[in-house]
Amino acid sequence: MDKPDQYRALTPEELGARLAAVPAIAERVGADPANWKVQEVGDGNLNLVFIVEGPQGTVIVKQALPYVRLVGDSWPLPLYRAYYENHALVRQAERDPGAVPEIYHFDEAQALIVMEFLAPHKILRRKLIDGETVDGLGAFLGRFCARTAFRGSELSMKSADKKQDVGLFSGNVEIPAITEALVFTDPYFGAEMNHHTEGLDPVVEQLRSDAQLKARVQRLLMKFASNTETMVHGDLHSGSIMSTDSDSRVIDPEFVQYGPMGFDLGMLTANFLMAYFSQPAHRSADELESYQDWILAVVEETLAEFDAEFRRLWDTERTGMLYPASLFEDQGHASHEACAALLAEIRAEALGFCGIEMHRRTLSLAHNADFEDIEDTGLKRRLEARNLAMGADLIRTAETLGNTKELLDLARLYNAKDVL
Ligand code: SR1
Ligand code: MG
Repeated sequence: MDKPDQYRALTPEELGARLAAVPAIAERVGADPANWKVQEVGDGNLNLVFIVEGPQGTVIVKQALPYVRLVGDSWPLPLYRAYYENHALVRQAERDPGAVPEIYHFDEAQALIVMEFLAPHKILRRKLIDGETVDGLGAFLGRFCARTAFRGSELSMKSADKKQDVGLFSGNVEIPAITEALVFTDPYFGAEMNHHTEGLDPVVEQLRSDAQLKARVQRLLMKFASNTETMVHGDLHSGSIMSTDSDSRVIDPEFVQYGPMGFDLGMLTANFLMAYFSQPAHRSADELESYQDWILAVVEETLAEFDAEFRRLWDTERTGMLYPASLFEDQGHASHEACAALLAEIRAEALGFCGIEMHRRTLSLAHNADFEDIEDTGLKRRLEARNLAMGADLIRTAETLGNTKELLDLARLYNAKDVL
């Protein structure tokens, strides 16, 4: 017989009986599980996600599976990721209040988190495919990345607290290993789980035969794996954001780790660029240009807001051991140049990570719906080729690409180019 708290994956049929005694659910949904409607709606690569609706309200129950859902039980994955996700959500809520769903209950043994049901929010990736706009999206995301980067680092935190946290999250080994393989390594050789669109081979071969490019990617992997600057979300793509037409939240930080400050910003930018390049397959000619312009305006706003918020926190919350006022302001030396230099470094790393994410979503195991939903294979490969070529350009030029305008001009250039 199972021990009472032994892990078992939930099913919609059993959920009511198994979770009826959890006060955090009963208070919000209603006490009698016979009146609960339970639906499993998880469409991600890893977990079970249930919407539990009752006479009083609705909650989300997210439960980790002991294997990769996308692949099956041939790829086991530790349940402990829910523990780290819970810790990440708590920290993100402190560092950027209101940016993530509220947590109501966490059960470590069942690898289960009960959280706020976001409605009428929709996964941002789907909104971008459907051509919907979101007011304030770039400002929200730029602020989120800046606040979590700054407030999770020793620019702000006490060193002892930050180092203790690095220790805590360093137990999350298998999840970063997925990123280390699927994002940074597999796209650049014929790894077993890779797949790509038919006819894309000439572009793929070019990438895989470029040793300098692979070396640049490995250097960024080294930073990702060893640079514990701040607590990163770790998987900040458009499927990890939910939005209405004017409100957004960040979800799903189970890939959390301490890593480089530019990582989340780079992943995010890549996902907007992939949405941008895929648009010719999703929009009619009369709305294509204006919607693509809107996506690039979101990238511009995200990057601008990241810089503005980071500078604001630099001036008002620089309480950690890094760049202390005792070395700068107290000596009559302004620190704004130091901040600008740091931001330039973060930006360059972000653009490198961005290029790599653009590659892996086209070449490695986990692709994205922006391109996967395109039925016309010829069109799909032409758009993916632009995406791959711009990704390579970014990896090569990340340090020298000047400002955001140059980034957006580059996107426009590739969007008009016949790479294949
Ligand atoms: C095997 S997991 C594949 C991908 O899904 C997650 O959302 C991450 O992006 C990961 O790389
Ligand atoms: Mg996820």
